[in-house]
Amino acid sequence: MASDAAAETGRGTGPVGLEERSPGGPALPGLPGVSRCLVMGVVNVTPDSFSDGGSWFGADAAIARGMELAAQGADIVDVGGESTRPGAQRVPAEEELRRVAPVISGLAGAGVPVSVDTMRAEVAQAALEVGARLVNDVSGGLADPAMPRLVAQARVPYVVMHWRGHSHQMQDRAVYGDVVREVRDELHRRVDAVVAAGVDPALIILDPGLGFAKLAEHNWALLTHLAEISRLGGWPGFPVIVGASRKRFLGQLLATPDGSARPFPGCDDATIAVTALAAAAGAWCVRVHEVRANADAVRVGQAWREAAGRAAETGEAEEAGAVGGAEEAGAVGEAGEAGTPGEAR
Ligand code: PMM
Repeated sequence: MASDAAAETGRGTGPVGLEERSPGGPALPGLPGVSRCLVMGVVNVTPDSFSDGGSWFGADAAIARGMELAAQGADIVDVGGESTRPGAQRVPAEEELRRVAPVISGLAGAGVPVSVDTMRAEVAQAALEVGARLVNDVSGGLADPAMPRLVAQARVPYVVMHWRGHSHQMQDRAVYGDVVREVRDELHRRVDAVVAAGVDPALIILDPGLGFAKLAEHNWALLTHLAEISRLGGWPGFPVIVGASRKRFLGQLLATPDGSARPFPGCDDATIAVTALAAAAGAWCVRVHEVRANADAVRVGQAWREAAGRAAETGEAEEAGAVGGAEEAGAVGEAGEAGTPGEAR
């Protein structure tokens, strides 16, 4: 299992140590290495994505938006050409590629670290050829069986997200007894499968898939158990990426008294709050549509995390930790049993 990437990152082999866990661990190849949660800015080159569909539907507008996000502090810019909003229909691969390739090429050419948000191996391959450095596969290799092999050969970081089916059917599958345990078990099976296909475990990033076959209660349970998501039995702690930005469960939280969910533009402040909490819990990265304030929030989360760590070292954990105890809140990458679980995204 030893590999160049494992040697480079220090993860994926050997005993688990705190230094192996993100943030603060060695950088993944091709990506910025900073000792805090990274910020991934989203550019959806689609006419129909949930919150920004149509806004950047054109290469020039999308490149300009990606450059703007990078200038605002995005560590990575995630470019996608297919909407995954609940109920969305798939677009043909040629159309997806037509949308993303010039944008990735333009951003990568300007030195911006770019990820490609795609479930298709052929799109991922073309994206890597024009400069993408990470493959963000919301299906975790389930939608296209060729994807894990492609990623294995390309030797790039790979986001394996929890997924139970395409957009038109996924919300029917938001049925769980213990969401944290089931998501964790299903991610475990995906990790085993993609590693069997040749993917280096040192390059895997896990994602609980907020809003994908999840109701609001599922999303909150997963957010408060990121540590369990990060640690799959038999593997060192994986980095975890969190994609809560503007999702429907935040609008539902902020609903009016008559129960109407708040529209997504009014959910950016709630996104920022989740970002700070996720960063404090040790998330590797947050995927967000508005970067500037989230870039501040990850720094707040990091300062919080470091102060809590110092306090723990000096035996003051209870005072510095979260109300109810830092251990209960958990930290991504720290050992812990799968916790108990607490509508459309
Ligand atoms: N969510 C969306 C799209 N891509 N990728 C990852 N890794 N995690 C996510 O939660 C995620 C994703 C859907 O959100 P959008 O269409 O509003 O950008």
